[in-house]
Amino acid sequence: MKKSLQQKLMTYSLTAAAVVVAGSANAQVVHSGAINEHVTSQYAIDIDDNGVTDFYIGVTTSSTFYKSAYLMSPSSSTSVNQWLLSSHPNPYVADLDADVAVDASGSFTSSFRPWNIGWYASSSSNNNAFGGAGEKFIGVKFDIDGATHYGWIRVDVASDLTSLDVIDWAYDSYPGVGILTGQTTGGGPTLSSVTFNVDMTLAVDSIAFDPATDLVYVTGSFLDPTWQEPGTNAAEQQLLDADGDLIYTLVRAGVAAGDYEYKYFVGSGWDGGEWAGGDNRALTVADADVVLNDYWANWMVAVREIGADALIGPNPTNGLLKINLRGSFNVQVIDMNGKVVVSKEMTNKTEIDLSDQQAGVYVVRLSNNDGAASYRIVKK
Ligand SMILES: [Ca+2]
Ligand SMILES: [Ca+2]
Repeated sequence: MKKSLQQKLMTYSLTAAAVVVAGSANAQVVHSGAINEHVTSQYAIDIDDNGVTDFYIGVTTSSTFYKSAYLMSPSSSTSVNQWLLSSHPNPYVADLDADVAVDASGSFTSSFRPWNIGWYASSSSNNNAFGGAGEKFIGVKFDIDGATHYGWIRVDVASDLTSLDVIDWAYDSYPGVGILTGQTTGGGPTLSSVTFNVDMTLAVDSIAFDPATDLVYVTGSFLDPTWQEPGTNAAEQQLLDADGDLIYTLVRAGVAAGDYEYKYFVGSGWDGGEWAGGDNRALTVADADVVLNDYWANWMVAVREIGADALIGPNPTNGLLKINLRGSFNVQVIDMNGKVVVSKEMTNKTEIDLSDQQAGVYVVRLSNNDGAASYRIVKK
């Protein structure tokens, strides 16, 4: 079943809004400052200082089997308070050096029961990496308001496991962003670049766009301040077409994760927008660079089913429907009763006059030897 134009439009919208990253663009690494707590039993660690204990760390010699230094989640229901594990032998909490990445790629596990950072009572699984090793880091992840945060805790465990010192800790207050062990500043959201590409090919006809004289701008909520008037900040708004293919490009660097809106304009001021009103384009930035391949105004792109990209529009149309498509195709326009009102062969581009047809929904069917694809358009 071929996707309708409406579905294509919906797919675009869903893609653009699919990923939502919570948090503030100003968030960053938060350091505990010097703690230097000498622990001979158990100590509660509240990494984000919100009054809720995130981990317990301690030593115990009360059991011959369980003579150990340990790290523990505060409750069995807290499944997100986890720590990086080493692989041997059980495994144990890894004794990390400085500058090790603590992030989503780490091998974390959690347990309500104490997880050893060192014990020596059992000869068959003797592991005491922390004991007597000096200052080492534990990589942790924990929960703030339902979102995962990464951090580290620096400890110095006595070689005989009768005491340990908690030196300090830190975490990134931006959810999902990793941290390096020992990192106490910086951090925060990953910044990405957004490449705006807008194809002005059909604007030459539809709005008499003149590449020799007309300037193309984009503005939106991705700017700071947001929605600067087109043309007032050319360095951050103007798209250029260096290679003359009518695809205008602007690369915007340093965009924080989040949801944004934007719109293209021809010429300075608010009058040259793709369409009137505040029905803006949507853009979502997560943790990767974004390349937008847009077409001016309400021209629709499609036809991957038949091995090419087409421009069909405008949609809705007042009568003159234009199709730009590389290659040779048969194009049919079919009304809601299934009647073929237009059938013609086209190569590269064509115009179809629907001004004598009744208002309503029509199907534009493009076909060649590779297959066929249908798109729904509205005649006003
Ligand atoms: Ca806490
Ligand atoms: Ca270009």
